[in-house]
Amino acid sequence: MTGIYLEPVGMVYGAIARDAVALGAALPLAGSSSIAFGAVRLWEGEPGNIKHAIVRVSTIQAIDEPLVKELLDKIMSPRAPAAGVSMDAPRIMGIVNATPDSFSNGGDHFDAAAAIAHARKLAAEGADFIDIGAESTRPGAEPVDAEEELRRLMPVLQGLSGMPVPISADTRKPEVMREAAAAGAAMINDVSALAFAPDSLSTAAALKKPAVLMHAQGNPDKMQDNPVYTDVVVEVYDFLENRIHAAVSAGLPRESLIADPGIGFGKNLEHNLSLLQSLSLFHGLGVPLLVGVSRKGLIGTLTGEEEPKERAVGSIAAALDAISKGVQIVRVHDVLETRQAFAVWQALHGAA
Ligand code: HH2
Repeated sequence: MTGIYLEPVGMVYGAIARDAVALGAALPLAGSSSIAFGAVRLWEGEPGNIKHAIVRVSTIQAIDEPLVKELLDKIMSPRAPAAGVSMDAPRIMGIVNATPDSFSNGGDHFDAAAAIAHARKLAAEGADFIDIGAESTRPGAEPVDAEEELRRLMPVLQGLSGMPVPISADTRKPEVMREAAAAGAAMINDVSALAFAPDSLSTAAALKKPAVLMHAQGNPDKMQDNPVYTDVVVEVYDFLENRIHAAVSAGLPRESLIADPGIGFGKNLEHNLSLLQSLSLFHGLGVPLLVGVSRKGLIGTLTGEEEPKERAVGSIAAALDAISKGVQIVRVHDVLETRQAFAVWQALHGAA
């Protein structure tokens, strides 16, 4: 089936964005008063046969085609706050892995007291959300059952109760979502986009919490074996659009959803780079975007740095590129350093 996709390009920021919008030379991105796009890259066709064309915003606005109008509307419309955090400025989600085997800091925060202390540190460093995971999803990771995941996660959540920064539970399992929400988690972050268990969607709908829907090809144990796509960007986009439909049909309000292309989840270097280069296309989904690149293998491949803990600088370069494309939330290990980089970027761009 022929699809149409719009990728906002030619971003302008701050006062220039406001002047360009007033002049009709740019359109606001996701309701922002400090990021606007001056052109659109039109993608048309099906995977394997996509044609691309750069089109002025005035031309795209004049196209009398319902699908184009709907897409443009979704790209421009303001995003609802997530767990009380407004989406009108770049937000940082700090990562806490209460696991023995995470790729980035394997075992450092496995102990509940260490995980709690780390979460408090990230909050003090300026994290807008804290994402706590108790099952590693690194390539090749062995799955853990819900009982073990809860045994790791619950003491951490209990120890953090009352913390002002919203906590998201990084889990694929409905029973873990339920217990985590009861213990105060304000958001669900599911790397299987609520498709891991038959009752994932209904559970998330009943909990009435915002949910991150992430794309992955395959399960963590085998996902990096030989990922294949005809057009990774279009296929990931279509997948996320379908999952948003499924979530809305199951009763999750569209305003409670966040989409994530799932960097490193069943993707090789070329796939990851294509997704990162075209991140702004995903604004057509009409929901806030979250991206996690922090310390991942592609940063190691691009920089030659084999030790994940030494990849902060490369990770921040990717995070800055993501926010310059209007991505609302970046998921990072190095909160202090990312917050510093964002403060400078925001001041230089006159952006919120
Ligand atoms: N990446 C990881 C885990 N959860 N969730 C979202 N939404 N997006 C991501 O990119 C993402 C995620 C993997 O990173 P990490 O948590 O550091 O490692 P591990 O899974 O080994 O614990």
